[in-house]
Amino acid sequence: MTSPTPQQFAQSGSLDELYSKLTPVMMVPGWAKTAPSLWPEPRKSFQAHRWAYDQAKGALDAAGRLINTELAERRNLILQNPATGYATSRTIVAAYQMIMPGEKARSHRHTPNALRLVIDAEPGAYTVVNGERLAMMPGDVVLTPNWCWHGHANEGRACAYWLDVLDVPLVQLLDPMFFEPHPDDFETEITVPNSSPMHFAWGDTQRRLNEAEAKANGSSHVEVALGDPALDTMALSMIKLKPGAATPARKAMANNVFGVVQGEGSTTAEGETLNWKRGDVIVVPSWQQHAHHSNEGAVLFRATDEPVMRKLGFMREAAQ
Ligand code: GTQ
Ligand code: FE2
Repeated sequence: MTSPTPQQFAQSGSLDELYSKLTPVMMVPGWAKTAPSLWPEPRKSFQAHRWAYDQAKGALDAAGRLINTELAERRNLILQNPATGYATSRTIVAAYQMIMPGEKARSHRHTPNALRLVIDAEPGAYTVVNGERLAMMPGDVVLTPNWCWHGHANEGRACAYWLDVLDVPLVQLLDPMFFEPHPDDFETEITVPNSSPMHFAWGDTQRRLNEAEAKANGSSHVEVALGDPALDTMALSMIKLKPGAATPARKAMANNVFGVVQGEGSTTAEGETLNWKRGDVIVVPSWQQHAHHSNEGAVLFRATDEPVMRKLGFMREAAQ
């Protein structure tokens, strides 16, 4: 159908006639759409879910035999939300990654912000971020913000396993995706800093958690922030759960990815209970009421898109 003239539009004698003229000019009557574009409260398009580290570790060990870091840019296992395609949550994707002794995962940079929480590694595993060598020991968190060069290496004797957390789904949604391989393959011009704003050592985190615990008499948990926030799009923290005490239920307009650093326990989200232990990953999508519990005490790492929601004026917390 050719494009109707303004007069032909104006002379439409029925709604059906009007609709048929609108189709070829790519206009849709908002009042006649079958699916609404606004709704009263967030829809639950993602599911709360738990991924088991022992399964991921087994799979990564097999992948270690079957694929090398020459062929794979990264030997990673993406944690897909059961309710959707690629992502773990609307804005955040998480993945387990492993590199074997003697391997290097080549350097690159990309606009998505990324970070890793180390699960199992021995001395000799490290990430090079913009020419700085940062250790990867269990409990350490290493940042690779937007457009920072980064590559991983393992000069230790054991395979190194960690959890990657990236804002790739958000970048895909907004479109500013850029990616570049490093000209040297692996960035080797490196210095070893005493400390770096890109590195949160587990020893320091533990000390801060213990100090917070000493001050917070009797509360169900303490939470310390890593960075302020660590990245433009993601805030990070460590949560220490008091043995036997459930955290107050929380329902907020932000996505949460939790990584279990120590201990075991469970998270209930909208009435569903997810059991977890060290290394496991739990996603609690936005606007889902949730609480944590551990009989013997535990430490959870939390990555959240709260900074995005705050900056855009969308952060809300439901009254309990
Ligand atoms: O380690 O640089 O899981 O670029 C996905 C994309 C890890 C990484 C992932 C990445 C990386
Ligand atoms: Fe990367």
